[in-house]
Amino acid sequence: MKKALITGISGQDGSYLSEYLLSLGYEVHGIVRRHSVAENQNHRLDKIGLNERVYTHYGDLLDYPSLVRIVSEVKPDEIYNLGAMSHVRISFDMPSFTIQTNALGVLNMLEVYRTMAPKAKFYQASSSEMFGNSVDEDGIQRLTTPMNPVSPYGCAKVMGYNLVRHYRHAYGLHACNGILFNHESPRRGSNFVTNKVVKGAVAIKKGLQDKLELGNMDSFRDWGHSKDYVRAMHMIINHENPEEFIVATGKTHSVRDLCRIVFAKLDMNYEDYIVQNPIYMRAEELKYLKGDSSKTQEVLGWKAEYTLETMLDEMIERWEKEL
Ligand code: NAP
Ligand code: F7E
Repeated sequence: MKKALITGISGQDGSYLSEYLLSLGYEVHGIVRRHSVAENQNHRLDKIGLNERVYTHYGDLLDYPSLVRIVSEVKPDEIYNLGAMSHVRISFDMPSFTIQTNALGVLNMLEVYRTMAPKAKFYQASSSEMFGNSVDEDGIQRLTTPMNPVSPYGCAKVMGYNLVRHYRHAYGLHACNGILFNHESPRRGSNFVTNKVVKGAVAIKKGLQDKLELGNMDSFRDWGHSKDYVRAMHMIINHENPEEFIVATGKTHSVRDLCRIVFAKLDMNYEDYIVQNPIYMRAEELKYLKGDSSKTQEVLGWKAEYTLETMLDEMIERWEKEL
């Protein structure tokens, strides 16, 4: 039985990846941070019935001794480094913590991997935010597109990405990067724009709120489903050569389009309900994302099963049940 160790197991991707690896027969271990409200400790994992099916260990990417203890106890075959301060807007408010977790945290994990479990395989959760406002002439980001990050989050992810490549080349480790474009799901944090819009629209439909406050509605994102993207993570780490891969849908929509689609699904016109609030704007905005995942499709045989429409339907269903 293969053993996987996941940092960020309590997050959106960590939860789907755990379920996927369990379905493949893996023993799944994850690192969780201590929460001051004990009842909320493993709230997300409890809610989806995962808590009893995975082994959790207290630790933190910034607490090197905890990583040493966990890696030496678990002896993983595969390490998925998904732990991060993942909210781009909030990374402007907490730049130091973001850089520590998303860059130095990667270094900590890589050092523990190199010294304690060098035969394991290592996956790093890299991000399309690393491209910043670089886009090729045909309006696409690909593996050769220069990285010009425009947020503390993006800067930290570029460092993590480069460290993974450096450790691979310097020490001959099986360490790879998945450059994932935005991916969402009913489990997405409700302060990311897709789930915020879906939750807000359902609440308005049910008469629970009158308005929805958003920031910039003119940026474009390439939105896929987390469930499809965690399958790609497993394919990437298990490819015979550790390399870089992009995971994206190749389709892009503006935040305005997203609002129009979601509100129309609920027979409403978004223009009647959305108000802009500058607190949701960013000091520097990434304006446009549309990724080329042809290598991932051709070399690994990966293909997305969800469309934006089927994903949004699933998210609407979640909030219709919950609100
Ligand atoms: P998420 O839901 O925000 O989950 C982040 C996870 O990281 C949580 O489990 C969190 O734990 C953990 N974490 C935060 N700081 C940590 C620290 N110092 N030490 C250990 N764990 C820590 O994010 P996600 O959407 O699942 O994303 C997973 C990974 O993919 C992240 O690295 C993200 O940056 C990257 N990524 C995401 C996307 C996307 O669109 N979702 C795209 C590209 C890349 P708590 O629950 O305790 O906060
Ligand atoms: O913003 C705009 C906002 O926070 C998307 C993370 O998973 O994907 C994610 O980062 C767009 C931006 O995601 C609101 O300005 C408007 O243009 O959902 P988001 P993100 O910043 O693209 C990348 C690939 C990651 O790696 C990250 O970890 O929507 N927007 N109004 C808003 N965004 C939010 N959050 N809230 C608003 O009210």
